[in-house]
Amino acid sequence: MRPVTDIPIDPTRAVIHEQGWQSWSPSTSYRPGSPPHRPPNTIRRVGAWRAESLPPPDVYRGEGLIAVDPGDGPVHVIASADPVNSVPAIDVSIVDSKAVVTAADDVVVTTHDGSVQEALARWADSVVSTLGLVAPRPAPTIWCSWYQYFTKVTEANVDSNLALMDRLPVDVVQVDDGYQAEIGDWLVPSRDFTDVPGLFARITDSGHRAGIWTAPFLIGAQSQVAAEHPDWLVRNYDGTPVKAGYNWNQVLYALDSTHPDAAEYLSTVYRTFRGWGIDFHKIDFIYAGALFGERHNDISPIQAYRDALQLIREAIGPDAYLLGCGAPQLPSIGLVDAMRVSPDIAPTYMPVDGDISMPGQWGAVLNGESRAFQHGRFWVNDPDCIVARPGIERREEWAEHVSKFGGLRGSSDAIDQLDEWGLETTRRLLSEPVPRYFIE
Ligand code: 9PG
Repeated sequence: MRPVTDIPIDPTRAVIHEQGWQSWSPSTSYRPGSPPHRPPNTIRRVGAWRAESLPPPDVYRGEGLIAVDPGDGPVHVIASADPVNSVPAIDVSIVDSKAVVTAADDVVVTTHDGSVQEALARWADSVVSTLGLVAPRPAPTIWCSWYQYFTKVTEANVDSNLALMDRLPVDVVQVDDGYQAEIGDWLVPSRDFTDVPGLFARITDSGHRAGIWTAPFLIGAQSQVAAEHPDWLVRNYDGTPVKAGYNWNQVLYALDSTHPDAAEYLSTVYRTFRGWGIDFHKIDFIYAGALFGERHNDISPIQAYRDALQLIREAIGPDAYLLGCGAPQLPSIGLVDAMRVSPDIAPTYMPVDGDISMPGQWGAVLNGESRAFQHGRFWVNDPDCIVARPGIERREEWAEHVSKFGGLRGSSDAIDQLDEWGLETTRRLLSEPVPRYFIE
């Protein structure tokens, strides 16, 4: 780490704002002395923080971006000099009423009056103008299968909701995880789906747009692709496959999108979906496309990631709507229409084991507030779905959050489980106008 600057602070009033690496990484502000959220183990670090990043416990770390509000002067934003292509770790240690900033690569320091969010918005404005980004397209409203049915979803579940879809102002019916046989085998149906293209035809025939979930850069150890194409995996220097996490009761590997055959496979998958009438894509766990390791082409992990997102865009077509999830934030700028900015929601407000990156509205609210400045600049912010059925803990609070910080509006309840409050609230949140910016 190289020294960057020392900022005098008032320790009783100062605030340090960490930007996390990907959608699910904790991103929030801390008072000096309060411990930052850190992964409980390696699997969580790879899955929700940054695989190659293990800061000392007493240091605040932003991935490519950190802000210090000294409490008695302008907010300092310390950011990568080239945030799209290079995301250096930036550390802040508190030493004797000073914030000592160090970074792994070139960073730029700017100072701003106003709140931390306003300072971050001014920094984001400068990124937008440097890159010449155009304003993001407004998001369609969606219905998503995940937070009701999870991996147990069946074709019949989607059909029964489709039959009631006129109760909600929904544009896109999005089938989430569960339709596919395995992670990586996107064109092979699971046992609970008999006719996946037929289902998407029924969705479009009903007058809705069709949406699908994939995790394009994950390959499950139990998948057919892993068995047939071991040469498509990103490798460690000792030749073992890089582990991209653990989920669905199996080890997960990372697809080497620079391998020509793997790239062709990815294109085939998305061109096939396009042929099925699908024009909304939630691409998930895409941090796996930017993991360190040996690839067919010797390019940086972030370059591999950006090239792969462009390849997906070419296959889905220019008009399809692209939502990133589990996605490195800064390297996705300019490549997605919408971005999940937070960990998953759940029926319970607090996450299991107190791990803030695990499903629960606590982490989703903190991240959604902290990343409000991104909305309307880099993309449309996705706060995660509205869940409003009885049994969702503190559902009124979650609805308030979505109303305030939701750019993309999606519903994820079985429609027949919504009571009067749930139906009325879901309708309101799906139809109310979304402001261009949350932070002016
Ligand atoms: C489908 C789900 C839904 C959800 C996504 C994502 O860290 N984790 O282990 C972890 C697992 C699943 C997860 C998020 C994090 O959920 O956010 O909306 O699409 O995948 O499996």
